[in-house]
This record gives sequence, structure tokens and C-alpha cells, in this order.
Amino acid sequence: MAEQYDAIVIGAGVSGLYSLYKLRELGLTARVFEAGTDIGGTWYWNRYPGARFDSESYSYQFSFSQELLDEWEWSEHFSGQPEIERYLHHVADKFDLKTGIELNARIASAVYDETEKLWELETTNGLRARARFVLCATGLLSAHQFPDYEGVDSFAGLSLHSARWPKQPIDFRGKKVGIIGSGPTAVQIIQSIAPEVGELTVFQRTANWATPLRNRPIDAAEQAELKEKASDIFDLCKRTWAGFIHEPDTRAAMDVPKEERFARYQELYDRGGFALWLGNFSDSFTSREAADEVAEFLAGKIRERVKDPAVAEKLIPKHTFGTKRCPGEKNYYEIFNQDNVDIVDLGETPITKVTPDGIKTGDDLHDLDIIIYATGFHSITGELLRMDIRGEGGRSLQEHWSDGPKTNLGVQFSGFPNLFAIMGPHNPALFCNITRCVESNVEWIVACIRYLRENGYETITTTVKAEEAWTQRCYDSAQGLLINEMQDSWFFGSTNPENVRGRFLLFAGGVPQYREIFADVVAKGYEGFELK
Ligand code: NA7
Repeated sequence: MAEQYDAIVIGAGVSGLYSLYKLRELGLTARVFEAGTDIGGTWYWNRYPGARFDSESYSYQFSFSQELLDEWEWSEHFSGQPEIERYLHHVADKFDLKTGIELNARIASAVYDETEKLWELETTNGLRARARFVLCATGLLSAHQFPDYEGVDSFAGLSLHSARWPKQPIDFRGKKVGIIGSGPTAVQIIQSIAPEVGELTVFQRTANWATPLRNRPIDAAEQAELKEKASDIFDLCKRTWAGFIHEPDTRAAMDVPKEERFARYQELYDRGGFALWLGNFSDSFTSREAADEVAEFLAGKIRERVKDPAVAEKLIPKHTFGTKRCPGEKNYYEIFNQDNVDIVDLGETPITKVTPDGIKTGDDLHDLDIIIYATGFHSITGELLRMDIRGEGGRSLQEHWSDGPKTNLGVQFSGFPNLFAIMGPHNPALFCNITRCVESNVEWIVACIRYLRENGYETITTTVKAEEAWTQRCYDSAQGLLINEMQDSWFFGSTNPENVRGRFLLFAGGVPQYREIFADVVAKGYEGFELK
């Protein structure tokens, strides 16, 4: 017998927890189904060594409760995974959220019953539940992906994926470790395990522009100041393009004398976080000349920090600065000066197979005890398409998106009434300081549900026309931006299946504009949506 709720939330990460809080606040019965054995989402699964924020801790935290803000103290400017997990448990306990969460409950299917106007969901272990509304809080980087190299399963040592890291500590001492990937995750892992390992081989397909994170403990004086300024920090995040604390200089780079430009790059390099990426000159994302100059500045730093010039050249990316999310690093480049650390450029010598003993590149066999796959995700659409979601007429989301994802405002898909995505495709989420985007999206969705209930409507569905227009608007939003020329990233689903790959998966008009559009749609009586 299926339990019935007003709303079901899929996922108990940052967006699932906030959704449950807001739905209950509205007086709805709600249940969260979470695949993991515990809450936390991204911060539950990605428990690899070195996992930490790339947003300043105090800009990432929830803003909805003053009491929570007053009582919680972050120990570092960019806190690590264990502390983040503790925070999310603190939030869940404080607001009694755990009572509404079913753990070990991966949703396999969600099917819309048109007669009853209800969704019926089933987990892989046979639990069933029905609800009028479904909120997919499944995250944007959840469906981890393994490379399909021949022999991946044949390796006799320990294979680990960064996004399915075990809870028990791994002993790296004296071990020969290979890591595939060089994205933000790999950078964090490499820095963390390099002091312990016997030997480390980094299998790099594409070097990434990395900037210093400059993490440090938050001292008592800073703690007091941060608490006092909490609302100013959130206000600032509301104004900036990506919801971070970094504000760009309003001038175009080349309007500023060269010496002053380089002084600014240095100042941002010293400031840390995403300062150099998001807080640079106003044309950082549109002017190749400006982006290339930052690249030149960073390449100079890499050449200074890496002793072997040949290794330094391998670590210097070839793509335009700023077109991918930058890993935040501490001593990443110095690690390549260690005698026991090697880098294999997969562009020169691709991986031919994984064997029981290690990884083969060309004719070389790299003998390994442990292989770490830090190879990323089927981004944005991956987790949604992993479920069998069927809307009106039994049409599946797979069919609906067979020619790429289509959404209205990133939150709804035509033919799927009352189903909402929180961090689905076509949100500004990819550039966003996630909690900032999560809060505004959840608030919009829950306010919409309130509107329906207060006005006697049972369902809301986007129109096909509005969905087409928004999807096109998302593609258009990337025009003129340098990111549009660098499609080899998760912004474009580069490791997703073919029907998704190569399409821009976000809205690049910025978070403030997105919020205005949201408000405008409401002001016009949910324009582009059909309410019945
Ligand atoms: P990313 O940024 O998608 O990075 C994945 C890395 O794995 C990247 O270096 C990829 O190289 C590499 N990769 C993927 N597949 C392969 C294969 N088959 N062979 C070799 N290398 C491969 O994921 P992360 O987990 O690092 O970071 C995700 C986000 O989390 C990040 O943006 C932060 O916001 C936090 P490629 O570049 O595709 O050549």
C-alpha cells in the first residue's frame, strides 16, 4: 500500500533539506526519499580526502534562519567535508527534518496518474508512495561516471571513485597510487594524499587553470565580524552574477594600464577562492584578450612553481582561462616537484587499457595498488534520467529529452505536471554558489505550490511554447561568452550520453537576472505555465 503525501522530495542534500523545511512550513505533509545511508547529498557521497568548499563557508551556508546563523561557527574560510557534513546534520536536527526522511531509498520510477492527478513513486527496494507534487532535489553533479576503458573491472588492486568514497579511511602509506582526472576533485585529492603515498601517478587528459584557494582558519575576531556582517554577505551574493562574494571591477581589462591590470591579477591571486575567476575585470567572460592575459599571468606562476620545465608545460592548460570552473589549490604545483610524483599526459600517451596490475598507456604499464577515478559526472541531467520518470500519456523524460533537455526556467518540463527540478538543466546553478541558488529556487517552487492551493488549482505545467522559448534563451545566453567555445566541460555535458552532450546545460544570464525573471513570471500570473 502506497503512503500518500502532499509532496515528495527526491534527495536529502542541501536542496532536499531546505525543500522539506519549506514544505512543512507551508503545512504540507512531505517525505524525502534519499538513496544514501545518510543525509548530505554531495557532502555525503564526496567524502574523499581533501573534499572542501570552493565557496567561502559563510557565503554557502543557509541564510533562512537567524538563529542558525548565530549559533553555527565555521572553523575555516573554506571548510572541509567533515565539517560540512556536521553542519547539515546540525540543520537537520535543529529543524527536526530527519523524521521526514527515508534513507536507503533510491527512487527508481515516478509515474503520473492522470485521473487522480497524483505521482506514484517507487524505490529500488520496493517502497511506494504517492503525492500531488514532486520536487527533484537530485543535485547537479550526482550521477558519477567511470571511463569505459577496457579492463576497468579487471584491476586486482583497490578501485575508488571520488563520488562513491568509502566511509572507512584508506591507508595510502607506501602505496603506488594512480589517479585519473585533473578537475577540481582530483586537485583536492592529489594535494591531500601526496604527503602519504609511496608513489603517485597523475593521468591527466586536460590540464585545468587552477587558482590558489588561500584557505585558513577563521579567528575569533573574524568570526565576530562575519556574524555581524552575515546579512551584508548574503545581500552581496544576491547582487553578483554567480552568487559569490566576488565582485568584478566594472572596467574592461584593456581600458586599464598594463601595470595596474597585473597588480589586480596579483591581488586577486593572493585573495583566493574564485576571486581571480569571478572578481576580475567586467569583460573576463567575453574578451579573449583579457582572458588570455590572465592565462599568461597564471602560466608564469606555474613555471615559477614547477621545477622541471617539461612538467610545467604539461600542467599549463591550452584552453581559455575562465571557461571551466577553476580548481582551488594550495600546493598543487609543488607536488609535481616530489620525486615520487609523476604526470602522464594522456594527450600524448592515451590509456589503452586497465589490467589486473595497473594502467597501460601505449606500451608502458604503470604498476599500481590503488586507482582513483576522479572522472566527474553525467552532469545536470544524469540523475534525472537515471530514474524512469513518466508524465502525461506515459511519456518518459528520456523520450521528452531525446533531443537534449528542454525546460521552462529550469524548474519544469512540459507534460510533467507538478514535477519540479531544483537544480536541473537551464538553471544558473553551474556558475552559482549553490546554496544561494537552491534557496531561491526552492522558495519559488514552494510559493508556487502555495499559490495553487490558495487559488484552488490542482496542477501546474509549463506550456510547450514557454519551454521552447526558455531552452532557446539558455542557448542564446551563452552566445558571445568565451565558455561557448569550450564545450569540453560538464557545462556542456561532455561526458554525458550523446543526446545531451554538446548542448549548453545552463542559463548564463546570471543569478540576479534569473531571479528577476522568476519574479516577473509570478507577477504575470505564472506566465508560460498552465494552471488547472
Ligand atoms: P570535472 O570537473 O568534470 O573533472 C573530471 C576530470 O576527469 C577531468 O579532468 C576530465 O578530463 C577527467 N576525465 C573524465 N573522463 C576521463 C577519461 N575517460 N579519461 C581520463 N580523464 C577523464 O569533475 P570534478 O569532480 O573534478 O569536479 C566537478 C565539480 O565539483 C567542480 O566543477 C566543482 O564545482 C566541484 P577532461 O577535462 O574531460 O579532459
